[in-house]
Amino acid sequence: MSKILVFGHQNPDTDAIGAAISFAYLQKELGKETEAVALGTPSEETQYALDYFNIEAPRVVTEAASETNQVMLVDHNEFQQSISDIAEVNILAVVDHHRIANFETADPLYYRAEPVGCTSTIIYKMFKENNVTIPAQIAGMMVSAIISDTLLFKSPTCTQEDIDAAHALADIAEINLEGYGLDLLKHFAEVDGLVTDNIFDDCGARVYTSKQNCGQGGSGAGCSAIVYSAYLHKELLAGKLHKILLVPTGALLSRLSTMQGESIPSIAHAIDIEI
Ligand SMILES: [Mn+2]
Repeated sequence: MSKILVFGHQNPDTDAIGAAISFAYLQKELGKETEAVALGTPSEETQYALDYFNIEAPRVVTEAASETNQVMLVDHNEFQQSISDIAEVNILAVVDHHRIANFETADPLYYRAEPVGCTSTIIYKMFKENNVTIPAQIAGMMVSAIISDTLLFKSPTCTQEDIDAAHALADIAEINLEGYGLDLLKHFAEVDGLVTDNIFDDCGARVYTSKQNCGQGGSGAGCSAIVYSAYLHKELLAGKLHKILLVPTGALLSRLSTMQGESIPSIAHAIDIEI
């Protein structure tokens, strides 16, 4: 029997790659011969996570049928997001948190879809259900995927299950969730060379240290206002800064801030300030 290729969607994000790595590992522990592969090279953010947890990037493939007739999909199901010859191979399993569309198989399969914020949250539950221990490196990739998909729990798709899984995985990976999460998301901003490290900063990271349990992602209520009023404004007046783009996010100073426990989706206004 040929080996089973496990992969996420094209233009892979951290969940597509992290979920492929963790699901391939879980299946191997359950006796299947699997290999995690990817349908593209890792983004800056994913590479940061791979380097941090000392995991090699999965081999990039563009077709499957030439080497196997068995695949497992994670973090996607739609054929147009999948490998080019997906219609020619047997799909043994799908683990996903997206809508189901443009998907059909000739044979029965294992299909697991849950409306949570990240595929790696579902895979975390599967490790537990199967009583398989999660190695620290794998846990590191899984928590990175949850941080990335939920933008450190701020996305409207984030659920309590994602938050609980992330905390448990952070403990296994021995990382500080808030501190590592902010570092990872800085690399998220590097997608397409949009922002480089030394010109982007998070106001919450200026107010809190990574060791404080501040109960929020970092750009929580008031951080942008505090950092602008107490620091950035003075730097501008002193001529140390000439041009900034302030993008207040999260709950800001809304009265709803005290009720923050759910994500508060909103439009973030970018304010261009030049002196
Ligand atoms: Mn995902």
